[in-house]
Amino acid sequence: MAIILHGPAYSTYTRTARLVLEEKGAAYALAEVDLLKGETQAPAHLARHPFGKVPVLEHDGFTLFETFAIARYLDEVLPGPRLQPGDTRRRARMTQICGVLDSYGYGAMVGKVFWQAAIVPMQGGTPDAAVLADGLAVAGKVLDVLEGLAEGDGFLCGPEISLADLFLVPILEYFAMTEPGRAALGSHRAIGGWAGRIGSRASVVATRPKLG
Ligand SMILES: N[C@@H](CCC(=O)N[C@@H](CS)C(=O)NCC(=O)O)C(=O)O
Repeated sequence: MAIILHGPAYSTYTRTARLVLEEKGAAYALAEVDLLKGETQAPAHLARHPFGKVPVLEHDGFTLFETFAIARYLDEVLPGPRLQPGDTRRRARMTQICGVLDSYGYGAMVGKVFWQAAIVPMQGGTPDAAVLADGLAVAGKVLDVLEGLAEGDGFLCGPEISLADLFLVPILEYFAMTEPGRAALGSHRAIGGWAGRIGSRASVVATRPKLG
């Protein structure tokens, strides 16, 4: 049964879906849709995703967008280790973290901090200090929420890796490429430790985008 994931390797949400596929040991094809070249607005992509975002999953005639839906579907349909805790409360926490990252974390840590502190200077521009400060304020709250969960030597929602970890990895790695992001992580030591541990995991290494 063919699995095609539409999206660019540098997209955080696409990487989360790829992390799920890698953790499951599934074969899949990545069909690059370069959003920086406007390809998400092309009619072919809008037919797959009316909001013009990535990723989109195609699995044996079934098409699905929204990363949390994709991640849960892949976890449930594919063999391999379960990526959603069996315990109801741990699973609720996992869903909460994915929602926090989708609603607040991505926009602040990637859309504002990574964009202003890494991409804007790379393109020869000057970061907008107000946007950066706003992103860092929200990012700090997100990190505070995660900090309590990352204590110990396990994963965010227990002793096994879950979708919450796979949502956080791509966002946190971009955030940590910036100086203010690293400073914020320096004052959230449990999350810093979690990032260090998970950073060498095979799925994380295999999906790490090559930037620049
Ligand atoms: N809620 C969506 C968010 C997807 C999303 O924002 N993807 C970004 C790339 S990481 C995107 O497609 N951006 C293109 C745009 O906003 O035009 C999901 O869970 O899939």
